[in-house]
Amino acid sequence: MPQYYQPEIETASRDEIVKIQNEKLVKQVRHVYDNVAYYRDLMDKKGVKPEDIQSIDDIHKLPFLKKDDLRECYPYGLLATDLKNCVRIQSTSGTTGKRVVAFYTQHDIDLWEECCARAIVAAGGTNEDVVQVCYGYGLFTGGPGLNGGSHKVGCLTLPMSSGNTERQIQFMMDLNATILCCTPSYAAFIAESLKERGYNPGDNKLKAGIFGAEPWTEEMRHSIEEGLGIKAYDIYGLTETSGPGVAFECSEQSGMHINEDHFYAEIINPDTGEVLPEGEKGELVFTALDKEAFPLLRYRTRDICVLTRGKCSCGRTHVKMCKPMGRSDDMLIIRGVNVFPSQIETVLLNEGYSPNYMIYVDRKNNTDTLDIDVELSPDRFSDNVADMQEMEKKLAAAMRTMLGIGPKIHLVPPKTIQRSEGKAVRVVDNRKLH
Ligand code: DLL
Repeated sequence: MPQYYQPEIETASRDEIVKIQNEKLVKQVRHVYDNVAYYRDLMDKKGVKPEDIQSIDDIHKLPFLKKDDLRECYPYGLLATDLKNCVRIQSTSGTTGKRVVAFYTQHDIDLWEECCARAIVAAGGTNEDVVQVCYGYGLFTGGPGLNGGSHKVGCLTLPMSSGNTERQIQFMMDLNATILCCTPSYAAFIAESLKERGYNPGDNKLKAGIFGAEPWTEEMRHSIEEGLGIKAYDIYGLTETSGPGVAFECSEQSGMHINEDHFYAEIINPDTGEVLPEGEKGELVFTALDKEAFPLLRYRTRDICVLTRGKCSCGRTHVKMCKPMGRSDDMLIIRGVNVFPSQIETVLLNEGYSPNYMIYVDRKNNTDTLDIDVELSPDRFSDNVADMQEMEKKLAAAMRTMLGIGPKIHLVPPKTIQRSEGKAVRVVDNRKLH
């Protein structure tokens, strides 16, 4: 029997969902127009007034917001309520440019945590579960979001934060954790660390993992599921829209249900801004329908994705998004060919290698170069140079078939590639330095 956190909304009919979206959007546009001068100007420039938005079908009339707008408005320019109504901020790691600072009222926190609670229940969570949260706590949304969701479900919550793997394992074993929440790269590291300490997958009490915050492949899912003896569920979100829980996977594990009563999703052509029909691949755009403090309308995520509305065996009716195929700005263009790091991960895992790798792109003599360091597991490592070269050649050929260009593969000894405790950084593009 599937379980839901909020069955009446998670399994609502299409008509009911559209009705909710219509009502919320009309109210939200008025709220933003009245309170956010920056967005009011954008609407005025486009010649759109709040009265022009009568239903969700009118959403295409609204201007987009982009990351650049967020930078320009840093920190308070998109705040839609008095600061005295806000109770929290969260922020991005800020690797590129200025950080995004998102504001929350108590209502915003409640709806965000409810979204995370839906994700936990969809992964089989109940108040009998012990949820180990090893996403980072603090400014990053991962820890606080899943922590709040876990409380709402009534689970015993272990607020571990990321890192200190020895302690993670000790708590996991001693307190019988049943649900693990962290990035997929950290889950893979935990699985590896358990194995090294002589544990078998059946030795832990984990039944499920809720993994997200970075792209991960189906192959990575299988490897984590096997390594930990669990079912691994995907969860998606971004600081700009609240954090994790915008979308989450159910037992079908075939795409993530978007919490459509709070977030309206569109797919657009990233070059023209044209809205694409269901099933087509493009950039994911979100409108926060009922957030109070930081309600972004038509925010361009840069995540490349497909939406589908087929019937789901779990009974949820909300639209599904596929695993994001990487951000449009994660895509590498190497010798004119589009390469996503996720394609490289797929080949590696299919060929039986570990998910520990680094991608280096450079430009030498006006030609792009692609080098991939791939870590060998102890059982595959050998000091026979000819064997190693043969393996490198074979892997390079498999990469060429997938990518359309041939990389140079460097097999490196076990434990030489740094493990990630949060979002993994696997690409170094040195072309930017020249
Ligand atoms: O990563 C929020 C989050 C925390 C999601 C914990 C899931 C779990 P940001 O740091 O703002 O927020 O990064 C958002 O991360 O636009 C995607 O590019 C990427 N991302 C998030 N979840 C997934 C996922 C958090 N499941 C950016 N698969 C997003 C692929 C993901 N990419």
